[in-house]
This record gives sequence, structure tokens and C-alpha cells, in this order.
Amino acid sequence: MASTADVIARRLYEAGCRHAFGIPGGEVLRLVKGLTENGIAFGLAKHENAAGFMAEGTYHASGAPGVLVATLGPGVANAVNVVANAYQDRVPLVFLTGCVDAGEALTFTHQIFDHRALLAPITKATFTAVDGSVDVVIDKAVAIARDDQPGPVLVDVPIDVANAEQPDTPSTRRVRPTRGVPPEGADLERARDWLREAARPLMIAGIEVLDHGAEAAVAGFAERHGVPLLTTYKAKGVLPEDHPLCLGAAGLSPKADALLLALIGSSDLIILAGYDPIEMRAGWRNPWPAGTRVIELCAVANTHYMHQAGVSFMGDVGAGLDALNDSVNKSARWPAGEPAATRTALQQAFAAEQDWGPGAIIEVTRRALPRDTVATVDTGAHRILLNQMWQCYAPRTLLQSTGLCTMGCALPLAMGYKLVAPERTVVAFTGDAGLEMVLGELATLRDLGLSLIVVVFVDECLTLIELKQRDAGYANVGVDFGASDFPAVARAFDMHGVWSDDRDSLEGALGEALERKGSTLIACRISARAYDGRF
Ligand SMILES: Cc1ncc(C[n+]2csc(CCOP(=O)(O)OP(=O)(O)O)c2C)c(N)n1
Repeated sequence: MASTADVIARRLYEAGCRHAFGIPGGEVLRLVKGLTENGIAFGLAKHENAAGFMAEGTYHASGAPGVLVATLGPGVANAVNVVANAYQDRVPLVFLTGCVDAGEALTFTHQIFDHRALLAPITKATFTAVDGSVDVVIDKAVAIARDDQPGPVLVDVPIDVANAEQPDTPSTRRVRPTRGVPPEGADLERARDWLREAARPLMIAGIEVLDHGAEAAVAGFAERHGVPLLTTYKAKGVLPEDHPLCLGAAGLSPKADALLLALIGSSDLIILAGYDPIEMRAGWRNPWPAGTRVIELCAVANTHYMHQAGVSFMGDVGAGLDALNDSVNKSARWPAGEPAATRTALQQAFAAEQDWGPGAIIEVTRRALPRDTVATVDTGAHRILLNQMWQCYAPRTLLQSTGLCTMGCALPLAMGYKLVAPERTVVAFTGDAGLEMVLGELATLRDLGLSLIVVVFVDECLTLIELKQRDAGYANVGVDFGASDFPAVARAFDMHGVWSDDRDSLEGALGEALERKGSTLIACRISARAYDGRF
């Protein structure tokens, strides 16, 4: 016999999980004890939302599902945002919660609501742990969380089940299924013909390339067939962004869209490699002229209708590209050189300010930090500019919320990643409002003893929203806020904190941060109008 908590913890451990995050309440104490006694360290956060992002950070570093723990009622309610994020951003997250027993819930109301009903629309599945079948429940939860498309699964554990002993049965774990069959038949022949005949092919890669470990297949395909590649924000770095075939990333920048959508418009074959349009603006609805040849390789059936493709293969993205590889085109692609011209135009459009501004901050930081730095970025004006300017040289080296686009993710994502990969340089970029949303987690950073670099774009404004407000001709309301002494706040949490107002001071602060044991916060003061016309 083993306790419920032990069974859950052991199955998570077998799935590669080594960290869980959350805030305990009486109803999950038994679970927390089980996790820690079975090799899964429990990280105490200040808010369940941030704890969920720490869990996501561990996933990007380890490949194992993130584990979030919250107690009943307010704990679950606090986690709604990060669960929605895991759903929209395709993050495998096992969410463990406690609840009162079904019988008790009939006559007891304090802190009680239906956790499963609350989270149903933003989870892939929800379970209530069942006495005698706890192993099946947790195995299913892990499998569903990891299956295409990855996402969050709730396991609500009633107190009497948490305290029960479970039979020590052999695992019923399902073998992870092989993804689909490679493309074949008439559609494959058609796709090969299209590739052979294409003079101006273009590939768009998205998150499913990362989910399927198809990065090398994408890079190899682009090079072999001379196909330029653009990516979503999540797939940045699938091809090193200084590679001549790489056109950078698209997502939220109208300025980048104008250049990239024009190139798409002149292409005669679009290859969608694991491209999930949940990251894209409305301008990416059917972004190519009607009749354009489009080959789609996707993990799940295209039910979003953001676009349609002439040929759509559902299955493993890498295997799909390999099947197309047979096709040989002997003539030069893009004889008029449009992709190279677009690359140059993008570089000019997103050149850094000569002296100081958000672009200069991004440029100086990219140059000062190692090539394999892992960056996280929060939501706001700074993120849009950063995605266009910050070059990634490997996948999963810029973490962010691109489906839900929530604020308050950059700091905890960086913390989770650094915990699993202490040897990597990890920098979190955040707006001042985004940081103030999760300021308490600086205490968690202190308690976890991590060495991070936090770069804050300080403009005392919700700039992205202020831009929209001004564009709409509305009065300035609810977007400006007062000055905070961020370096002093950092020092209060045992971090090193400095102001930076120019390129030299930022470069110096980053150099010192790299040498320092412990975390550094660099508060970069910029004007509230610094993003005007920038993206
Ligand atoms: C949780 C959450 N609340 C509100 C928003 C809407 N929103 C998007 S960007 C933004 C402003 C962020 O301000 P700041 O962190 O200072 O970054 P900046 O835009 O100034 O770069 C807001 C309020 C959001 N995306 N997420």
C-alpha cells in the first residue's frame, strides 16, 4: 500500500518532474508532504498565478510537465489566469488542488465552489481523484497534459482520498502514441509537385515544431530547399536569427506585418510547419491571396479557421517535412531576392535609437549577454519591440505569454527556468507595471537563492494601452502611474539594484551582474513616448 500523495508524487517524478510550486492550505498539506518525500521540491511562491509561471519555466528547461499546487477556494481562484495561459500557450501543466469530500460539500459552504466547473473551459481535462484509482487519474492527467496540443489538467484531490491508502498496483500507464502516419498518397504527391514547381516558397514555423522536436528538420528543410523562414514569437530561434534564410518573427507588430505580409503576398507556396495561429493578430486571418498554394503540417486538425490550406497533413511535423524532402527544384528560389530585401527592411525598421531608448536597452543587453542566454519578456509595448529586435540563436531561448498575452509572467518564468538550469544566464525583461503586478515574487527569488538579471523598462505608464487610447482619440485615463524606486525595492529583497539612463551605465551594470552571485535589477528610465512609431 502507498498513500495517495505518494502515488501522485511518484508518477510525477517518473514523468521527469522535480519541482512543484504553489501556496499550501490545510487541504493540500498531505500532497505537499508526499511530493517532497518523493523527490519533488516544493517552491513556496507569493501568489498562485506566479507559481504557475515558475512551473512553466521548469518545463521549458527540462521538458517535464510543470506542477502547480493550490488549496481549495481562493487558491484555485488565484490560479485561473495561469491555467488559462497554459491552455492558450500550450503548456503541459498538472494542477493539483484539494477539495472537501463530496458528502461534506452537500452541507458545508465555507470556501466551497466547483473547481472543475470553474476551470473546465480553460483545461484539457479535469479529474477528481478516486479512491482506489488514483494511479489511473494521475497517469491520465500527465498523458493528456503532454499530448498534442499540450495544456493544463486539473487533479482535484478530496481530503478523504488524500489521506487514504492506495493499492500498490503496477502502473497502467499508456504508451505515448506515435504521432500520426507520415504524409502519403495523392496529397503528398501534390505537395511535392508544388514544392518542385515553386519559385518563391516561404515557410512559417510555430510552436508545434518545438513540441515535436522538429527544429533540426525545419532548419535542414529550409537550407536544402532554399526556403526562407519566418516564425511566430514562440518559435523564435528554430533557425538562428542571424541565418540569412531567417526573416525573424511575426506576431504583434503592425510594422513587421506590413513587410512580412507583403512578402507572403508575393510567395507562390506557403509551407506551414507546426504553425498555430493562436499567437497572431487579426491581420493573420487568411493572410495570403486566395488561390495561393499552401501546405500545412499540423499537430491537430485545423478547426480554428484562421486560415485554410490546399493540403493539410496532421501528424508529426518533422516526419511531414522529411516526406516532402524528395522533391527537388533545380532553379534558384526567389530570383529577384525579395526575402533578402525584406530582411534588410526589417533591420532598418527596428534599428535601435542612436543614444537611448527601449531599442538601445535591447541592443546593449543582447550584446552584453552570452549567445545562449535565456530571456523572458512580459507583456506590453516593450515585448513587441523586443521580439522584433532580440535575436534568438536556439529555440526556447525567449519565453513569454503569446497566446493569452498576460502581464506578470516574465519574472516567475525566469525563476523556474533558472532553478532547473542554474548554469545558464537568464534575464527577465519587464515593463514597470508588469513587475509591480508580481513584486512579491522578488521575495520568492530571494528565498530560492537564484541569480537572475531583471531589466525593467521604467516609463510610469501602461504604454501599450496608452498608445491605443491616444490612437482612439480618448482622454488619458487610467494608464499613468507614480514613480517607484525600483533599485530600493530590489535592495529590500536582498538584490542588487541600480538605475540606468544611458548605454554605458547599462553595459556596466550587465557586466557586473554577470560576475555577481545573487540577482540584479536594472531599472532603465525611458520616456513614456519612447515607443511612438517604434513597432
Ligand atoms: C493581466 C493583464 N492585465 C491587463 C492586460 C492588458 N495590458 C496589456 S499590455 C498592458 C500594459 C503593460 O504596461 P507595462 O508593464 O508598464 O509595459 P509597457 O506597455 O509600458 O511596455 C496592459 C495593461 C494584460 N495583457 N494582462
